[in-house]
Amino acid sequence: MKEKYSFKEIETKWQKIWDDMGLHKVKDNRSKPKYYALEMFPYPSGNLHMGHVRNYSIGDVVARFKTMQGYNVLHPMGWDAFGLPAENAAIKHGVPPARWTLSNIENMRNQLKRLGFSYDWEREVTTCLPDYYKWTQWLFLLFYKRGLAYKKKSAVNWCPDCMTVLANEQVVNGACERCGAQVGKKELAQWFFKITDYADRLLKDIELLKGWPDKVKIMQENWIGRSEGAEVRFKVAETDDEITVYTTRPDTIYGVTFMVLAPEHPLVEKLTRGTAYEAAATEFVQKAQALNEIARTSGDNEKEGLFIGVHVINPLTGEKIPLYIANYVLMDYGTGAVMGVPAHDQRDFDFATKYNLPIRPVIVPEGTEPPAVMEEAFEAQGIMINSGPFNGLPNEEALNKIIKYLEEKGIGRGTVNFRLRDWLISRQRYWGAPIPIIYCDKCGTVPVPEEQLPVMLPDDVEFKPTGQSPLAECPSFLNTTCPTCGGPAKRETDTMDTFICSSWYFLRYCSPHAAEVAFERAAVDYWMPVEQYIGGVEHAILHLLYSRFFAKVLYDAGLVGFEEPFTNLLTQGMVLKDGAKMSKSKGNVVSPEEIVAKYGADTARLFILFAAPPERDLEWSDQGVEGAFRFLNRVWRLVYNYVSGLDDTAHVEEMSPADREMRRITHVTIKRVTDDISQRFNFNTAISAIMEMVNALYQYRDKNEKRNSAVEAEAMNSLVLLLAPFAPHIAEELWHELGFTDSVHTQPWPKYDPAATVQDEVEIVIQVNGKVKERMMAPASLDAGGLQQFAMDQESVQKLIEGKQVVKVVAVPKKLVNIVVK
Ligand code: ANZ
Ligand code: ZN
Repeated sequence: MKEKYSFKEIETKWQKIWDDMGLHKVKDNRSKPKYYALEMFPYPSGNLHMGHVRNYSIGDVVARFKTMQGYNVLHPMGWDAFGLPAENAAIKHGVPPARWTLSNIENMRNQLKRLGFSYDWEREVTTCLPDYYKWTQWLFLLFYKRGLAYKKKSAVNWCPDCMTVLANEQVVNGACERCGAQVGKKELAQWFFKITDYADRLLKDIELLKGWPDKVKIMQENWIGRSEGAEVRFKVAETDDEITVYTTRPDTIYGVTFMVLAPEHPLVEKLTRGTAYEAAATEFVQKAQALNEIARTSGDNEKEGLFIGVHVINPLTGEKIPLYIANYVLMDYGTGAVMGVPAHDQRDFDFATKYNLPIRPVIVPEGTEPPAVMEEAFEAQGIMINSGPFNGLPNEEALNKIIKYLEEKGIGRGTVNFRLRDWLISRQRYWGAPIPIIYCDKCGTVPVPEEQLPVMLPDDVEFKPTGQSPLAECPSFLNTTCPTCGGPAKRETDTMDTFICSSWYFLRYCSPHAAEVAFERAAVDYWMPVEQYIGGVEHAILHLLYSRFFAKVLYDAGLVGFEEPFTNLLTQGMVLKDGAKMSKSKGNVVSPEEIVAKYGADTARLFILFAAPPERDLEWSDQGVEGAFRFLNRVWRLVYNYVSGLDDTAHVEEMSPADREMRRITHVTIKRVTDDISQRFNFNTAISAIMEMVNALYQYRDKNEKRNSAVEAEAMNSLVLLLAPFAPHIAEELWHELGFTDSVHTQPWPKYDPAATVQDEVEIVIQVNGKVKERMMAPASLDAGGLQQFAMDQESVQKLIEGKQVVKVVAVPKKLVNIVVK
């Protein structure tokens, strides 16, 4: 064995051997229980960052640990390879997106391999390759046939710089998530997925996600945003028109003093046409549309309204109230019309104050009178007043009674509303999966027949950001023949949101080379659902919600047998440097490549796993990396000294108290590491347990000239086995140095003997007049009296006090005995 730990040599050596022997190839070993360990696949931006290293190191510990525990583990990796950056690179540098993407993948795959992650590379999945996007298109057609994909004209978020449509989720505080430009609105015919059909189930089944972090479940719940309320119809005075409002507070209906429509509400134009209010209304609508949704609804936005010359009639009071339009009412929520109750809604209160509208309280705290002048809206619960037959009731009771009354009179009904919108999947971009639809003048919208899939992306396109998909300017792509009538027809030129590609990749991993199907049913039945999914919390809403949606649609189509794809979810924290997220713009990036070159993959992995529990943010520390490196060197030297027998004196058969204690530490460490990994993913405390064991082993070897050979061998072997999931290369090398010929990674995970973890002897100190004279092992179970007796019975102790008068003895169990003499 070499004296020096040369990580570079070891790591490349074992990576090659593992590769050659197919160590990480998934064996379809059905006799074992299965375990699907999945990490969110990366976008191939070109280089791994520390966030990736963290994500994948965590996943690798789980996969290796479960393998050693006897599971048949699926641990795959792939590439979320469509998307804007490739196209931007094409525009900027003239490199075709495919070439740019595939060479990035090449580079990042090598970086992942250099880190020694246990992926089965034969299962690699790349979403931008035709053998994958063929099936993405096939899934689109499945959704289409099930009535879950439809096209409609809608005002979409439009980034003027990227020249593309953005999903609501890609608009952050009114700005484009990618480039930061102010996002505007634009009317376009767009494809949508009808995720709203699944809103109820997506919400209800959150309760099945027992292994998900609460914060993620809460985010999904809020995103789906279910609320209960009522729709109420108000007649427009002197016309036949009606306006339906959605309210969560029908109990406040007697307090309505105005009504507000969204500027885009279809009635606005009709009611103002040819009136004195027309010009002002038109101008107002244009101004409101220039603002985006977030700006319009945010609390600090000034609520702007405009009276449009019309009144509506409160169906319960018969009272005439003025009709406004206002920027804070959104067309695509509820019905796009709101009944204004200034006494009980702060937003309405502000609006009423600004436009001098009456404020009429209809709920008061029990036993109080309404104030003469209200300072702010009263939004809490209370007792009904000014509300006709409902006076005196608690408002929550009145709410249900009023809904019943509205239903009886045929002027309203109780309803449930969701904040969740349908998923806009169209992108006017080249680098995505083409939507497999053909438009024929005679036959209309025709889905591409399955046998014609994939609709291939053409190579001969121009990348000018014109606002149209480059595909629209590529005649060889655009012009086709109608599959139904054979006449000339045009292809859909929008491509799909890349979130579609990532909503089913975990199914493809189960049978990645299936040529006839997106995924083989038997493979999916065996491997799914994923036991452990690991990724960034930034995907808490979209990716995870879309994947759940896909699973439910496939379940309904009879293609899979589960409804929830991910049983357990771990969201890892960020990697920070100097308290801030590592980012190019902040210039605080530490490159994984550099760290691996300087210290090796095992050190990089060990540091990142040791520096913080997986869910917490992790502060980068150069000293921490040094520390991890020193620790691995210390382990190396320990095993080196042991196998080269340098400092050995005698190996014996009998067990001394020190041997028993070493054995106890070995078994306690196995227990701690096992529990920390399997119960809590507390890799940091698992690693510190291993560190403590290494210290104990050094001491044991230092202090004991005679050591029980079985105890020492068990300690050494266990140490290397426990280290294997964290630092796989050094563990493999040391395992072989310890004399084994099989891979450490195929060994069974060490088991602890509960009886051995009990501390039966402890080291105690013997003092005479407060001075330490001797250390000895004593039974751990002794109380103070028993320990005093035990100490005084020892020959060596008797020698210490020979010829002296014992004044007093103080014994502290498990610690010390102090003998006071004269
Ligand atoms: C009258 C009322 C009185 C309301 C009151 C609230 C308090 P959630 O809970 O989020 O579903 N609203 C309805 N449609 C709207 C739209 N398109 N744009 C903006 N606001 C809208 O919110 C439902 C409440 O938000 C509804 O209940 C309505 O105001 C408003 F004391 O109706 B409420
Ligand atoms: Zn046709």
